[in-house]
Amino acid sequence: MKKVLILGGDGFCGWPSALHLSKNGYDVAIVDNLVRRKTDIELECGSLTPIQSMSRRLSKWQELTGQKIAFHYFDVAENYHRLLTLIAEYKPDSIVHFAEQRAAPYSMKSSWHKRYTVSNNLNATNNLLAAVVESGVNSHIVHLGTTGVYGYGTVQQVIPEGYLSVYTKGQNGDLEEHEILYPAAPGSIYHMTKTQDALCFYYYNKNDKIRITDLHQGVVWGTETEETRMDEALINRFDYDGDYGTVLNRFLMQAAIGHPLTVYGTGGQTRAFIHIQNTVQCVKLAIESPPKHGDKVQIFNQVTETHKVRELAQLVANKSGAEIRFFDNPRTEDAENELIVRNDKFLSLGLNPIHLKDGLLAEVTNIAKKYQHRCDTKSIICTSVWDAKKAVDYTGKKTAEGLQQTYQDSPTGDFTEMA
Ligand code: NAD
Ligand code: USQ
Repeated sequence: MKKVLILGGDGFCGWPSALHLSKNGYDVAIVDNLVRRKTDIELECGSLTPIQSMSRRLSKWQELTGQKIAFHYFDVAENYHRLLTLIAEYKPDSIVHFAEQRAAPYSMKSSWHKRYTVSNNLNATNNLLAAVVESGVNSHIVHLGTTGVYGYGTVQQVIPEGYLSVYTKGQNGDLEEHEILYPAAPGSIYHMTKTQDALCFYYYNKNDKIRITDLHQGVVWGTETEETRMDEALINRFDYDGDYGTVLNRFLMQAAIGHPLTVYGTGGQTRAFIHIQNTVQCVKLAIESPPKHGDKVQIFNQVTETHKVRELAQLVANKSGAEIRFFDNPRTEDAENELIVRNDKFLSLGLNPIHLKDGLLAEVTNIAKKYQHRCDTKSIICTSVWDAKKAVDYTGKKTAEGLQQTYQDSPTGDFTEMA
């Protein structure tokens, strides 16, 4: 039985991926420090869906399928020796790395959040790579990266899968072709950590011949997969708040509870999207298509379609009658951009793309309706802004002081409000 270690296996993408792999004959073990659940306490807003404790999740899974998933509770960014020992003893064929702080707005909340995001994400990635080298175990690392590493300016070309051919003039005037990592253009501290992960991968792959696949994933929408639907105790998390909620799930949830749809700026931002069911399928496909020893880092674009934000809002409004409301954009990003992303590699591996469909949109809306009593409407408006000027301008209603929280340098992240 092939073994897979899932770092961050309690999260939105990690939990359904763990179940999907377990269902498909893999021996699965999860590592998670449950920091995402602790962040719920910090932000005073939890998952809209009633996610169960890890032990309840795992015992229900075993009861339904007979499959046992091991759980290791520790911090990948801090507890290097726990990680090293686990890899050396478990000897996973693949390690899927989801264990990072993944919300762009959360990473911009304060200097504490910036520093936490950088420290957590870069140390988690470097610890993993160093532990694989030190253990001598030949694990294939599959990392969840982001389409955001490419930046969201409009370029006159289709975004390739990770690498770009460039030409320089040699001393004799001849053109020389080079393949480089596509230039990094992060739009938030969170996205910046993903561009830096890419350099870690480049280095450890070049120096230590570690086999790595980096998945440049778009915005994930939906909540349920075939496996999480099997029982309510297996339900996946659903983030709807201004920091962790992603745009389409937020719109569907807002429509379900009669809240205006929160379009930032003109809504002309084009982003890439993928349904969570396709996410778990892509993770399995990536595990099953490892690069060969000595191959460079393999990069797949994990996206199935692109949309402008205002088109998504219109689509949701047409179905639900919801009001569309335009907000000053709390982020620093192009008001309008075009985006065409290649995804040939996953298509050639057999991915059957799920496109925005009535049924799936309705499913998310139904989940949102079912659990709307758990929604705290105060958490819907985003209060994280990209710079101090936006803090002043944002919505024109709040002062910089009112929007900012200053985190103290304590490991618990205690904060005091600057009232
Ligand atoms: P999530 O926050 O729901 O899950 C991340 C999990 O990792 C959480 O359970 C958290 O507790 C754990 N974790 C974080 N730091 C850890 C550490 N140092 N040690 C141990 N566990 C740790 O996020 P998600 O939506 O599941 O995203 C997973 C990955 O996929 C992220 O790396 C993210 O960048 C990437 N991704 C997500 C999306 C999306 O739309 N959700 C899109 C593209 C890429
Ligand atoms: N947006 C709105 N209204 C909202 C929320 C978002 O207009 O209520 C806009 C944002 O301004 C942005 C776009 O929608 O232009 C996408 O925002 P998002 O919060 O859905 O996604 P993003 O911040 O990009 O981050 C999410 C995940 C992250 C992942 C990324 C993939 O949280 O982990 O890396 O999607 S990508 O967008 O391809 O970079």
